[in-house]
Amino acid sequence: MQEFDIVLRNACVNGSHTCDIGIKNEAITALGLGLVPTEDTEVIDCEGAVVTPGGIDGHVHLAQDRSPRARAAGYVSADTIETGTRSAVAGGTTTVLLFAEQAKGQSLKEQVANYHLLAQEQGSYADYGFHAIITDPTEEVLENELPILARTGGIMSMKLFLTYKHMRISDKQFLKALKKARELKMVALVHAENGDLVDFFTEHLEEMGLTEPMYKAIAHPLEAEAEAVNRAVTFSSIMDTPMVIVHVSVQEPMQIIRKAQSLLKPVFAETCPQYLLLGKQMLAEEHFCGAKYICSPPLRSYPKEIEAIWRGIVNGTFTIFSSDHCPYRFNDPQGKQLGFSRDCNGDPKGIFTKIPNGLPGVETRVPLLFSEGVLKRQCIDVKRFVELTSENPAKLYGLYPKKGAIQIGSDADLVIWHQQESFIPKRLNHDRDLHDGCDYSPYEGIEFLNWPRMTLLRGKIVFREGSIVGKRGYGQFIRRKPCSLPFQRRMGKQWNVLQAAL
Ligand code: DUC
Ligand code: ZN
Ligand code: ZN
Repeated sequence: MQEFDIVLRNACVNGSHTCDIGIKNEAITALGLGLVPTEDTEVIDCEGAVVTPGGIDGHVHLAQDRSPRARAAGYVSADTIETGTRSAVAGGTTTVLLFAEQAKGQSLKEQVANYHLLAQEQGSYADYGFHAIITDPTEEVLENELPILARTGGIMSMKLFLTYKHMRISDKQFLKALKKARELKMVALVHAENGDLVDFFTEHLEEMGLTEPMYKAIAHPLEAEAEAVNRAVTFSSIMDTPMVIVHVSVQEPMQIIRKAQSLLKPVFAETCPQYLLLGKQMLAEEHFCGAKYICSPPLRSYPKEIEAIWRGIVNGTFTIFSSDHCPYRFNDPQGKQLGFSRDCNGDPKGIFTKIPNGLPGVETRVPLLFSEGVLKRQCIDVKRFVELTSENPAKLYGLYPKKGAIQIGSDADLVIWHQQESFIPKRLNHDRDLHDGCDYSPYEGIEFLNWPRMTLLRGKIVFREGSIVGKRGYGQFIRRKPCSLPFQRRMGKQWNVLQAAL
């Protein structure tokens, strides 16, 4: 007879069929009706509620304040790896992909080693991996460090920036990095905004004294995003390298991506909760509260652009839905208040270029899409919800089927939702409901029609009925494999410069 540590009874798996889920030694070992528990088995009645695979958030910044640039600017991330992953599991996310950032002049390998140490010191509640942020793609980094990180370190993705003075790479460096990514079977994540275009508008606005948070949206026009996406997609095609355009905020770049996808180019797209729910008018909130919504790309027109992004969620343009959790406290001189100043008359003045960039959202990501997309708009079903929040990130980032699936042999990373009929809708209150280190949520007051009742990570209950019950340090680093999402290689396995040119 099969023995189980846990049996989940009456689980509506991915919203499609009801069965029991048997768990033993961190993995799912049985799916079926009437699984028989032994004396030591914990039986949890899911009451017919939906059960989905643990969320995988492919875009999370924790402790992202260690670079020389961050230290010089004086900002401090609101979340450590401990607090950010605690928050993740409370919102149904069991794996996060964090960023190990190389500053110009630094060794990438050393920075990755530093982030490994940090994760050990701070202790993670969720499983985790790293994307390598490459700002200085020297020969040493590309030829010596990166192959070791990919082949033995299990770091199968790199993030490249086309904007920000301290981070952006030239087009030639971009091509070199993509060529190396292809060789190492890595995925390239790209922050696609045209840096010169953004700098040009920013400088003009500054000259005119237009520096309040709302001018951020003007400094980062959608054309800056569209131009850079077009370039990135073109380069991905020439180099035949799988690429994900992260944090797509607006219709034009989405259409460029969709066209490329229809031609079977290896291009994937990510969007984030803020582009589905928040509009740029929020940047004009009084008392400097607009600073809470400063992120890049910026919030866009509401409802026009929001509706376009929802269409991309429904029609398959977006492969993954990530939080881009990048939290800075609002009432904190090392947080959003860095952009608060006073003019010569002593009147308050916001300076958007000094406001740290980013919003919190790792805990609200999964429940927001479930509540807004599956339950309120009813524009996606649970299957598509699972694709966006778990299955596709697992496939894209080389975690599938260990993660992102409810299958025999997969890690028992699971979210048990509340039975829909008995859930009392709740309006989000940051201080009451969330577990992060930030002091606000951009989704304050939004009504949630469901929320994870329990989260399991590798067979352990880590969040139960509103309380964290997991242990700091239980989360493990996960070595990843190449992307397993389908895409068509333009030139087969033997890509070379000559072939690419022909
Ligand atoms: N890009 C991100 O991906 N996150 C925060 C800020 C940024 O520019
Ligand atoms: Zn970015
Ligand atoms: Zn980000």
